[in-house]
Amino acid sequence: MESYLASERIQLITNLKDVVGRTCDGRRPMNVVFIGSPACGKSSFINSFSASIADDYWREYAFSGGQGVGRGVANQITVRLKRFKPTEYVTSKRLQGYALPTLIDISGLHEGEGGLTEEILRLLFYGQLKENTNIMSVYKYGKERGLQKMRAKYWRWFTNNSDKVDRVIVVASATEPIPQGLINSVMKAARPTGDKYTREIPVFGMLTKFDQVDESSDEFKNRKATLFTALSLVGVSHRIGQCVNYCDTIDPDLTRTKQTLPDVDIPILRFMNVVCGSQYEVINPEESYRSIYFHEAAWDLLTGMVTPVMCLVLCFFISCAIAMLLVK
Ligand SMILES: Nc1nc2c(ncn2[C@@H]2O[C@H](COP(=O)(O)OP(=O)(O)OP(=O)(O)O)[C@@H](O)[C@H]2O)c(=O)[nH]1
Ligand SMILES: [Mg+2]
Repeated sequence: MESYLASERIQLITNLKDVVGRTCDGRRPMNVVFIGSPACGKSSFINSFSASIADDYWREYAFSGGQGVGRGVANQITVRLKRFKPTEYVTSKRLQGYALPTLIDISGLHEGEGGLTEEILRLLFYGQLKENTNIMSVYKYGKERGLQKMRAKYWRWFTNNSDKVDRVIVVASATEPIPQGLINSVMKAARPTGDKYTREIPVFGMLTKFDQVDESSDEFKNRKATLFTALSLVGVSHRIGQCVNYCDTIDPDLTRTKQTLPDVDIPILRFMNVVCGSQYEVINPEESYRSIYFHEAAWDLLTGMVTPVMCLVLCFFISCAIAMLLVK
C-alpha cells in the first residue's frame, strides 16, 4: 500500500510538471491566493503543498498555528500579505525551472461589511496591495474613512499583469460553518457580473481539517453542500478539494520533519493539478484597476463641477439683469 501511495504521489508530481510547464518555454508562474476565515488552514495548506512536491520533508514557510479554541481575534496568525514564489518553496532539483504557482497568503477575513471586503479583495485581485500589507489595517481604514478614501489610499499607478491574481482558492474548515457572506464577497470580486469590472478569475474551494469530522454525518454533508452552492460549483465537484494538512493532530511525533507523508500529499496534489490547469483562463486579464478608478474619478469630477458652474452662470445672469434695471 505504501509503495502504491508513493508511486501515485510521484505520478501526480509528474503530471503537475506537465500542467504548469517550464519558465524557459514562456510559462509564467500563476498567482494563487488563499482566502478564508481566520484559522481555517490557509497557511498550513501552503506548507502542505510545498511538502507534497518535496523530495525530503515538510518545512514551514508560511507561519501557521493558533492559541487554542475560543480565543477570537487573538487566534490570527498570518497578519501581512506574503507571496511565496516557487524559487522560495521548491526544494526538489527535479522541479527547478517549472512554472509552479506563486502562493499568496493573507490574514483570515471575518464576514464583516460585504462592500468593504469586496473592494479589498478587488484591490488584491488587481495586484494593488503590496507585499506585507496588513489587510486588517486596510479594512479598518475603510471602515473609519469610507470606501472611496480607502480606494484612493491603496490603488497603485504601476502594476504589472504578473502582480494580478490568476486563481482564487477559498479555504474553509470542515469543522466550522461555511462563511457564506465572505464567499459572496469573493465571488462578486472574482466573477463580476456587471459591466464596470470585467476581469474574471477562476475560483476553487478547499475543505481542510477533514480528519476532524465524521464524513457520514448530516452536519458535514450540509456544510459541504453549502460550500458548493456558495461557490456556484454545484455539479463541478472536481473544483472543490478536501484534505488534511500537515499538522500536530495527524502527526504528533513530527515524522514530517524527517519525511513527507504521501497519504496527505495525494489529495493536495490532485487538487493543485486541477487548479493549475491552463484550461481555466482569466477573462480580460489586461484590465487594470487604475483605468476603472480614473474613469470613475473623472466622471465624479465632471458631475461635481456641474452644480458650481450652473450657479456661476445663474449669478452672472442675475447680476446682468440687476445692472440693466439700475441703468434704466
Ligand atoms: N486537525 C487539523 N488541524 C489543522 C488542519 N489544517 C490546519 N490545522 C490547524 O489549524 C490551526 C490554524 O492553521 P493555520 O494554517 O495557521 O490557519 P490560517 O487560516 O492560516 O490562519 P490565519 O492566518 O490566522 O487566518 C493550526 O493549529 C493548524 O495546525 C487540518 O487539516 N487538520
Ligand atoms: Mg495563516
